[in-house]
Amino acid sequence: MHLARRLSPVLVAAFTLVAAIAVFATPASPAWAHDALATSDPAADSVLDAAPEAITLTFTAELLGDGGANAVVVTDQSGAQVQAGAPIVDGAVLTQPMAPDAGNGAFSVTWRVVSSDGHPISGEFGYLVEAPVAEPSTAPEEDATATPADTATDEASAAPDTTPDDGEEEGGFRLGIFGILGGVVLVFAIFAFVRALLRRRAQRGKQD
Ligand SMILES: [Cu+2]
Repeated sequence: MHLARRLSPVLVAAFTLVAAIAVFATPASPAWAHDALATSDPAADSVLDAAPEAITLTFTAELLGDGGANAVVVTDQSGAQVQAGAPIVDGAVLTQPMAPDAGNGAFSVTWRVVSSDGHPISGEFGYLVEAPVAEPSTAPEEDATATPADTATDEASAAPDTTPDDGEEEGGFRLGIFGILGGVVLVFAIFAFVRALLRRRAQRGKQD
């Protein structure tokens, strides 16, 4: 009876400690989240100095299906479609070839794919092409610096980190809440554990 009463705070504290550790060990990525677009090339709202040869979309997991299941439509300011042919899917990376003469201006990319859990996901982003226009040779220095960079060759390996990811944001927020809760619980658990130990030692001292 006395032993049980003395032990129970310790047990409660130990259980709370284990629970707190379990909360901390929870993976950051929530299991219920759908796959999402991780990065794109061109990145959303980017300004390019040359028209892209392809649109590359990298998702957080492998895409399902091919052909008609996944679709990308790229339109220019007049609403005309400037993508060329069907997208090519390789694992989590989708590549949409582009018409060669899309020109300058604002472009809109609308995509729809089947994510790894079979759910269709979709999204839209825009980019701007401002390729230098050939002018009469009044300023040769400017022409030299305005040479468009060759950004289209390494699209498959490029990993721009500017695209926001809703899933990651939610995961981070969730981790933050659980981190704070876990921290509070952990502090209480340690406090209860130390107090139980001290009380036990005091009672033992009384018995001696
Ligand atoms: Cu899903």
